Amino acid sequence: MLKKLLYSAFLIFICTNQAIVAAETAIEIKEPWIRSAPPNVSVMAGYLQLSNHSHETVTLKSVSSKQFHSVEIHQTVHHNGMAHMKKVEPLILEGHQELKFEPGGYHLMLMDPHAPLKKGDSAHIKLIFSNGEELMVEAKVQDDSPDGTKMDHDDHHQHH
Ligand SMILES: [Cu+2]
Repeated sequence: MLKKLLYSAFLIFICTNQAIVAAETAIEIKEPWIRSAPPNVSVMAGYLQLSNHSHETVTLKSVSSKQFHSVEIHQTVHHNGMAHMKKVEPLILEGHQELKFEPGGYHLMLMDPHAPLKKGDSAHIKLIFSNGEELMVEAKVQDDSPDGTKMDHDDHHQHH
């Protein structure tokens, strides 16, 4: 009897706890992934989708991964037929904005992996937002985007 009571108290605790977390999470991150690259590259590109479900403008304060020396947000821009990358700082998400990172556009620039990451490996990436939310995502290394889009292999890392 006591066991049963404790168990249901435990369940209630878990459920209410999750409800609180869900209500407080304004930022949602979907489909994180890292594009596979030859071994011993000094930089890899990562992609994800950011959704701001709140009315407020939220700024990305920091991105980091224990598996990389540093992480930056970049955007590939085309100018006079040439592709350049620029650092996006700060990254701003307007209320209810959705932003898709993808090859040829916004990307995470993952610099100097502490150990080589091959296809099938994954990296944990931590994003901290101005509204206090800290989200940790697990991004898997794969050849192509999770939504199945085949991409032109523009060999991003050659820019560095
Ligand atoms: Cu870049």
